[in-house]
Amino acid sequence: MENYRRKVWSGVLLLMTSIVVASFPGSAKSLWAQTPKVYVDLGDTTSGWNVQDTITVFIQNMDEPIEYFQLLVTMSRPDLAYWDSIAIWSSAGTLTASWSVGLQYYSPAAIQITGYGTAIPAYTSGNLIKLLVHTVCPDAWADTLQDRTVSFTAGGVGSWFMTPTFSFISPVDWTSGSVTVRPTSRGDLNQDQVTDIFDITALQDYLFNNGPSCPPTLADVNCDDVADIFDLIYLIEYVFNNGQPPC
Ligand SMILES: [Ca+2]
Ligand SMILES: [Ca+2]
Repeated sequence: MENYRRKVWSGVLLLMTSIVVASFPGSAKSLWAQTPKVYVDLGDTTSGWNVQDTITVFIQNMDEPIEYFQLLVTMSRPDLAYWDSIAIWSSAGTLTASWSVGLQYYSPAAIQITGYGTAIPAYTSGNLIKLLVHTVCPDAWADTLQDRTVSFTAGGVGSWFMTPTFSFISPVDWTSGSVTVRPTSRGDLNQDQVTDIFDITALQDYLFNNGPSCPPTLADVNCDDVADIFDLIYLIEYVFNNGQPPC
């Protein structure tokens, strides 16, 4: 009987201890707050002028659900590219409509993104942020290839877990990627690395139809320091009549 009472009391004690421990989950979850991993991935690593590139930011969440996050994405060469738009997508590549996203800070060189509304589940590497950027014609188009690289870095601001308590995780790991603006030559106005009838059309648009305002170095195919109708004639001669190549 005495042994039975002891067993009962020790069972009750064990149960109470379990209840107390369960009441303070934080104390039992020392692995909380593992930093979400953030990766920058680029949809296209080469780009011509005015070509859209997708900067994809992956969030790899290693632990508790993230219900709120802020990210900072910086751009090294705002003179070569500009932000276009932003969207949050699921890992399947379809828009996650229940997500909300905001731009808290916006400049030619940096963008701060806030996401909230739906948790990123634990142990997932899905949910993407897609930033669209356009590359632009640099003023000094004769730059070296290395000078035409636009690098992007993502991370840094942090994430919040809101269940069971509000916790701030910082910093998010930084990661980076880059876009290289494709080198080009005079006459190849659309920068597809071929000089053909489409460049003649582009030159016509540039000269007469308020076409894209590319620096005249691409359009000045006869190298007289001005882009005009004589360049159009020169280019037509080159493409169709075995004329001299662009200078
Ligand atoms: Ca071309
Ligand atoms: Ca010219």
